[in-house]
Amino acid sequence: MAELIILKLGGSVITKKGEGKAEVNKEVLERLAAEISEARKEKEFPLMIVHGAGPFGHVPAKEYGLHEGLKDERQIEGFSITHHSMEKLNFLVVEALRKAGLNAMEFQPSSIGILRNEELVHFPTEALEGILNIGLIPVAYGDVLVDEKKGISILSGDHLVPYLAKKLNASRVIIVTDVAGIFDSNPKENKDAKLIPEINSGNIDSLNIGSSTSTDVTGGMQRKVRELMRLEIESEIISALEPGLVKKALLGERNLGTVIT
Ligand code: IP8
Repeated sequence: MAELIILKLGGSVITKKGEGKAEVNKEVLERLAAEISEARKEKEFPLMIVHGAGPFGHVPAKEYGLHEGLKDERQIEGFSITHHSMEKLNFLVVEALRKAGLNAMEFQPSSIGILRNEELVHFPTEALEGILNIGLIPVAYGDVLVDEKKGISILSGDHLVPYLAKKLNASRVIIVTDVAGIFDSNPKENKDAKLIPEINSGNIDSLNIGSSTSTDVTGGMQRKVRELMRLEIESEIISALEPGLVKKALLGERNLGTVIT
């Protein structure tokens, strides 16, 4: 789909992940919604949004061991609780986008997707393409899915984004996080950490890309970068915390964070 941009809003950005609370970060979410809305007023382009889970998904998923596959009856309750919690977050994200004047709509991955050993193997996109073609903004998210081998597994938004980017032939992927891009060491712990402007197959193995150490059940930065790199689509990791960057990126500016080629 020509011109399609897939925008991933990290769980750390839209929720109070740092405080471990299943609450949205209203201030950041509303600003991002306004930036997306301003960009869409200046330029028409098909847009799909995928958001992460933060404590809404990772806390119950961990509590019920959902990433370990289906082992006991109690996990069915965990599936229901985790999915329901993600639905609440998805509703709040769509609500913020709608308040900013965007025709966004909730899009539920677990009702159509199937994993096999944590890999997405089935995700029909005909409806999604129709939704995008008429100008709506579908908003999907990391979710709990049926897994052909493990019974159940977690679908990370970071796995869904490259899958959809490839299948829908997106022109660009923009990943919005709570740091300015990928650094040579953890910028939250080391003030001398240097931003890596570009990651490609030539330098990835020599880089020390940290992985998320918090409650995430879906793997951190390493997996994110490697999956993006396998795509032959330009992608960039940028910060949500610097006002204006998301709007600039949506309007086509490059080199705002770390470009992955
Ligand atoms: O935050 C995880 O999605 P992510 C989804 O995009 C759940 O990795 C349910 C934990």
